[in-house]
Amino acid sequence: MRESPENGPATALITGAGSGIGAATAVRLANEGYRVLLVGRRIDRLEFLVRQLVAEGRQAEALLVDVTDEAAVKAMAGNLDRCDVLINNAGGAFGTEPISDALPSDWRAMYEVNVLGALHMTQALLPYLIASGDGTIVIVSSTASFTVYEGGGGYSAAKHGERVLAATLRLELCGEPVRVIDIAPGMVHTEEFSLNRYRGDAEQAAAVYAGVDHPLVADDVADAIAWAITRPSYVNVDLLVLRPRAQAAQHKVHRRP
Ligand code: 8X3
Repeated sequence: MRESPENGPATALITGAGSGIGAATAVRLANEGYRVLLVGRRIDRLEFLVRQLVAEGRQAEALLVDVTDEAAVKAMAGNLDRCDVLINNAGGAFGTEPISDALPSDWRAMYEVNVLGALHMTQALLPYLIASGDGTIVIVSSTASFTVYEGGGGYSAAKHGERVLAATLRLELCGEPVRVIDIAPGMVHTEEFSLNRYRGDAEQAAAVYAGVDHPLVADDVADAIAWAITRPSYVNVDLLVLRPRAQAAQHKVHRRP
C-alpha cells in the first residue's frame, strides 16, 4: 500500500460495498492499510461494516450513492478530498430468459448498473486518480465479459461492455499515472448474485451452486483485487480471470452426483 507520512493512507473507494465481493474487498483493503470509502445504496449495510472496521482501528466511511445516478455520483465526488484507487464493483444480473422473452427493462437495468455505473464513477473520480500521481481503476467484470451462454444475453452484453470500457480506458490513459485492471471472476457464491438473477427465487439461486466443489467466495476475488492493486506502480495487471477448479467454462461445471 502506498502512503506517505505527510498525506496519510491511500484512499480506496469501492462501489457495491454493502455485500458480496464489494464488502469483502472493502474489508480486505482496510486491513491492508487503505482508508476505504464504501459506496452503496443500503446505508444500514454500509454503516454496519464501517462500524466494524472502525472498531478494529481501520479508517472507513460510508457513502450512500446509487452509481446509476450520474448527478449523485458527481455530487459525491465533489465532496471527496482524495481517491487513489477506484473499485468499480457494483453490478449484477437480472433475469435468465432467452432473448426471445427477455425483458428490455432488465437489459436496461443491467447496462445501467454494470456499465454506466462504472462510467459515472470513473468520469467523476478520474481527476483525483490522476492527481494522486499513482491511481488505479479496477473493473470487476466477469467471465461473461468474453463468453456468452443461453439465458445470459443481457448480462453478458453488459459485461462485454465493461470489458470494452476497461480496455478503451487503458488506451486513453496511456501516459497518465493511472492503471486500469479488469478482474473477471467466474462462479462466485455470494449472498445475492444468483438471488437477484432469479428474481428472489432462493431455490433456483441455490441450484446454481448445487454439487459444485467449492465455488469461489467473495474473499477469493477480494484477494485477487488486493494482489493486483498492490503490485509496483509500473505493473498493470490488465486482465485477471479466476474461476473455481470445478468450472472449466460457463457450460462445463463439474457437480457431485
Ligand atoms: C458471474 C459469472 O458464470 O454467472 O459473473 O456468468 S457467470
